[in-house]
Amino acid sequence: MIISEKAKVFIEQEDNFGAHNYHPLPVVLSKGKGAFVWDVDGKRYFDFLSAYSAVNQGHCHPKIVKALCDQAQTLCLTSRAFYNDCLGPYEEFATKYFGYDKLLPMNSGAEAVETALKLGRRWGYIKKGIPEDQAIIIVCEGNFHGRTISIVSMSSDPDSYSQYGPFTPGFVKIPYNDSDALERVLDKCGDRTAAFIVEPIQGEAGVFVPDKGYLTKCYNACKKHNVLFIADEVQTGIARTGRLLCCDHENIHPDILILGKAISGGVLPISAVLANNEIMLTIKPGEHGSTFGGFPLAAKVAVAALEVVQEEHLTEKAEYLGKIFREELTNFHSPFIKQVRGMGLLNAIVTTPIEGKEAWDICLKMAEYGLIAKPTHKHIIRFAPPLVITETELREAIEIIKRAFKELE
Ligand code: IF1
Repeated sequence: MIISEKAKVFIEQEDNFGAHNYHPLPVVLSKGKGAFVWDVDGKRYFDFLSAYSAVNQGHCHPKIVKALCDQAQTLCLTSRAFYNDCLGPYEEFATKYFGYDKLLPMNSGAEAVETALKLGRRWGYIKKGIPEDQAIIIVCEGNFHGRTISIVSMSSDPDSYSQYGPFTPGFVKIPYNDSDALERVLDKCGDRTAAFIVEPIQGEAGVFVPDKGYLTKCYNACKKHNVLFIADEVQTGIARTGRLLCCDHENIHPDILILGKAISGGVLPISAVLANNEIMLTIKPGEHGSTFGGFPLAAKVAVAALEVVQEEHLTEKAEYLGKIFREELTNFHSPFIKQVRGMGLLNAIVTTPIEGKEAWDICLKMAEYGLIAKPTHKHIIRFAPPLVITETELREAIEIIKRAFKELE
């Protein structure tokens, strides 16, 4: 893949002055609109990562950007030391939108996950009567919930946790997609277990879709042992998998719901934790918070972003277009393709390296042809376009994917 002189300037600048905590594809983007992004040389790409499913509503959605700009010229930040005229309307809108009593606003997904863990423990001590400092939270191997020290303390991926110890105690790992394993742990220590946290589809693990009914069995096991079911829908939520929430595929209503990424349409870092009063009110004034959590810009942007999901029927689109994506690529035969999997427009192709050519090379070839995506765990390529992509655009993108696979044979 040729890198232009213009692009090289930005790549070298990041290399010289930025931390090396990422290894980006050598594409330097400068514009985004809908399902497309453009690089500094004006080349157009289909965006098939959507900033890891944060840009479900499409890049620079006019309604969301307008909400941001209008509020930015009115009142940006008050802190929670005072009330403002944006947060209450957002909290009422979002709690009714998702069906909960209350919302606790945060900024990054990791902060929302940390908040959910604190809520789970708090509820465990105050409402369930677990002895202080003994609460257990059950997590799944292969999870990705963020990058803070407590969150990587739950991780089973050495890239996420190694040399970041000592780790936060109180987490018990079980295999993903194995409800019997959850039952066994709950039979043994359910009385001291506060919560079970799970991604309805494991995104980072490579769009690992659990067996149908897995979530229901886990939910029922949690109910049987008076344990909270926490769903991390930071990546799978907001219409991405063909339902408003991925849990909706099994009609499960999580006790604690974690949202991030697309709740802002990729315009601001906005996250949220939703729960009913019995859980949410275990945190009293002054016991948790954040400077920017739920600030006026976030409140206005989040309402606009959630309205777009409804107005543009993005959930139904993700369901319909996702079926086309998986059908087309399942029926396409390439020696590199081991499996095509996903739900809605959260999909992945599990590849097999051939003669040293692997997922990274396929991504470079797709970029050459005008589509950007990135491998996860070396051999799995995640495909997650903005949900506003049209069927015509999707079919054009699928042809690019097929061409890249063919070219590398
Ligand atoms: C990176 C991964 C995806 C998430 C789930 C919480 C968070 C994430 C299910 C934390 C964040 C991002 C983080 C970003 C890349 C991306 C990612 F590859 F890291 F794992 F999407 F799969 N729960 N995922 O997916 O949200 O604090 O980032 O706002 O760290 O490289 P955040």
